[in-house]
Amino acid sequence: MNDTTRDSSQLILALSKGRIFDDTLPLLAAAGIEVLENPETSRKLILATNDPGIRVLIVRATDVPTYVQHGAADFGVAGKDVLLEHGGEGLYQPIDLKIACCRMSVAVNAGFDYDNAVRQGARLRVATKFVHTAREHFAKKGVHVDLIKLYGSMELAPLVGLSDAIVDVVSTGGTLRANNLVEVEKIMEISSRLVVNQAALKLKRERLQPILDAFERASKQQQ
Ligand code: PRT
Ligand code: MG
Repeated sequence: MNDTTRDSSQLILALSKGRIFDDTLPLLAAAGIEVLENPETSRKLILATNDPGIRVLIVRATDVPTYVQHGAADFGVAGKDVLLEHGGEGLYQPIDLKIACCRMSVAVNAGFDYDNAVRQGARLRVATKFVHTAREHFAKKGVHVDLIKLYGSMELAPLVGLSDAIVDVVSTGGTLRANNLVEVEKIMEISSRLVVNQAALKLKRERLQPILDAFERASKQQQ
C-alpha cells in the first residue's frame, strides 16, 4: 500500500465477500458510498469507491478483526461469532448492524440422545471452528468436552464419527437437515458488528463519525 493510506483523510474498510459484503452495501449507500467493483467477479482485493478517500479491502471473514486491530484497515464488519473467537483486542465495537443474522447452536446426529448423554455426565467430542465459544458454553453447563478444531464443513464430523456433536452457526437449518443432523441447543443469537480501530477512531474521527452515524441510522431502519 502506498503512503496515501497513512493520510488521515483516507479510510480503509475491511469486508468479507458474500453475505457480509452484500448486506453492508445498503449501509454504505446510506452513507453515500458506492463500491465501484464487484468482488464476486473482480480478482482485485482492494476496491475503489465513488469517494477517492475510501477504499474497501476484501479479506476472509475471520481475518477482518485482525486487519482492523493492526490498523491495516480503519474499520470493518464482522460476525459476533468471529469477534468472540478473535477476542476483540484493539477494537471498538460501536454498532450492532443486525445483518448476516444467524444463531450459534449445538447439533448432533439425528439418532444421538444429547440430553441423556449430558445427564449421564458423558465426555463429549465436539468439532467446531468456534473453540472459545464452545469451551465457554460447555464449561458453564458443567459438561466435559474434547474440542476438535476444524476450519469448515463441521456438519461432516458427526456423520463420519469424528465427533459426537458440532458447534456451528445456523441460519435456515437447511444444511443440518440435508445431513441428518438436529439442532439440540441454541448457544446465542449472532449478528454482524461494525468494528473500528481504536487509534483510527481518535485520529480519523472527523472522517469516520458521519459514516458511523449513517450506518447506525440505516441499520435501525432495517429492523
Ligand atoms: O466461508 P469462509 O470459510 O470464508 O468464512 P465464513 O464462513 O466465516 O464466512 P461467511 O461469509 O460464510 O460468513 C460470514 C458471517 O456470516 C459469519 O461469521 C456469520 O456471522 C454470518 N452468517 C450468517 C453465517 C451464516 N448466516 C451461515 N448460515 N455464516 C455461516 N453460515 C453457514 C453455516 O455454518 C452453514 O454451514 O452457512 C451454512 C448454511 O447455513 P443454513 O443453516 O442456512 O443451511
Ligand atoms: Mg462460509
